[in-house]
Amino acid sequence: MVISTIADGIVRTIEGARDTVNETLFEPVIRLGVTGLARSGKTVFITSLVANLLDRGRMPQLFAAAEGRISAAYLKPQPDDTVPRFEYEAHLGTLTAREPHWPDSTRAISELRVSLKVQPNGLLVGLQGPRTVHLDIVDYPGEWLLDLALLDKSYDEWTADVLERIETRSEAESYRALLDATDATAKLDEPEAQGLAASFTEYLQSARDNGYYDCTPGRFLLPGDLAGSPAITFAPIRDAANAPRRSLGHEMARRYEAYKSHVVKPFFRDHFSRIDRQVVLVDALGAIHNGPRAVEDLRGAMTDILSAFRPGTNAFLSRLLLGKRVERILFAASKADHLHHSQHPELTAIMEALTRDARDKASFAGAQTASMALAALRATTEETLDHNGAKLDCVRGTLLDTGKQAAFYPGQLPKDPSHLLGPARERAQAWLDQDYQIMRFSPAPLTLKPGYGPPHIRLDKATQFLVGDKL
Ligand SMILES: Nc1nc2c(ncn2[C@@H]2O[C@H](COP(=O)(O)OP(=O)(O)O)[C@@H](O)[C@H]2O)c(=O)[nH]1
Ligand SMILES: [Mg+2]
Repeated sequence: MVISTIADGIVRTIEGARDTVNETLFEPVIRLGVTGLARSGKTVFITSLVANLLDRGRMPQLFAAAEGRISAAYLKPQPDDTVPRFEYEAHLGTLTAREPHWPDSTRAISELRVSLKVQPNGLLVGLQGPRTVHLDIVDYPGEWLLDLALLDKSYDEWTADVLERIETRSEAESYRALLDATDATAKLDEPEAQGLAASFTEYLQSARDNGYYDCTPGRFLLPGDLAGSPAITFAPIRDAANAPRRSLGHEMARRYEAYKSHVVKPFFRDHFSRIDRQVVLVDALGAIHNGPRAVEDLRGAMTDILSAFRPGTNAFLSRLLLGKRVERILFAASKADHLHHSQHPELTAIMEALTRDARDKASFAGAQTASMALAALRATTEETLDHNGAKLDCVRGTLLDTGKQAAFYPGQLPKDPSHLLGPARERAQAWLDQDYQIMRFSPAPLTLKPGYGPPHIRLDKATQFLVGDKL
């Protein structure tokens, strides 16, 4: 334990030193983390951000761009040879095709480097020529951050938590039945272990499909090249603590520890600990549409995800970071083009309320935070319709299911977010006075003028908050 912790620290220090000498002085590097739960909009966000950095006509709120100080932007080979490259060209291709569609969902970490040639401003004008600033964008699943909580739990504690949580969930019915027939002290039988892991994974899958967010261990749903390996072939079973060597329970507990040291810790050490700026995307509208339970669940998941950004909360992470911290965190409600702009303030307020718990517990160790409603790729136009004598602020777009154009009114979000979060906390079955509809729209066909990236809502403002001070 102690040895591995020290080793973690050393790796970071050496790496930090290398960054400092080679790059920071001459060519600053900003590592921007982009995370969020599955389908929160990470891929679309990065694709549109990069396209709008390369062609900056729609970035007036990014001051360096508006002031004409960015003389060039281009893609450069990324610094990390073993991390998959973010498939920018392929994703942009699908979004801007003659018949555009949304990119396939990606399931693991990826990275892309955009380099900007920037003319300094203020005091440095005239003293310095243009500098090159490298922006390394790192896309990783928010589910991986949820795994941080496992580091503080023994196998038996984790098992107790999970079994309590799934006790009443219908999605876990067959897993519970399987458990009843399982004896932790029986001799390890690999097919039995595999059967338990498979059944537990099935539970996680359907729980996630039904709108639960607390679906850890994260790699059970996104195994990548770990599929089939012992580190993810375990499941929570009772009474394993005192199970004898070579028993099922003993081996399950051992694999749980292997998952923590070979999967969870390396992610935090190799990737998370190097992030300077972070955007956390949240599909708040999707959760609201799914009802109070989904909103309450999302709130819980946000609190857990954000605990990774409050280093004091986890001893492993505190030692790893050695005082380094993420300097700015943006909480962004994505897909805001589903809502007429007259309701964006309400959506932003809900976003703030969803993350308030985490903020109240501690400020993020001095990090600057902000909340925003944005759309990385605007798929709708706005329209105000007369409806029984009243004015309705609608959005119009092409429906994904039918391909038909439609104007659409999603419902009125409350001015006071507690009118949503209150019933959610009380686990109400449905919203009382409103139904919130969400249509899925296709991306709109684009004809981009030279110098212009894809249309968005507040992507420029988000970028200014995240990296504007470094440009
Ligand atoms: N209308 C709209 N839909 C979006 C936007 N961003 C994402 N989406 C939708 O959300 C889905 C998931 O987005 P994606 O970027 O793949 O999420 P990821 O799993 O976090 O990478 C997409 O397929 C779109 O349907 C947006 O800016 N506007
Ligand atoms: Mg993705």
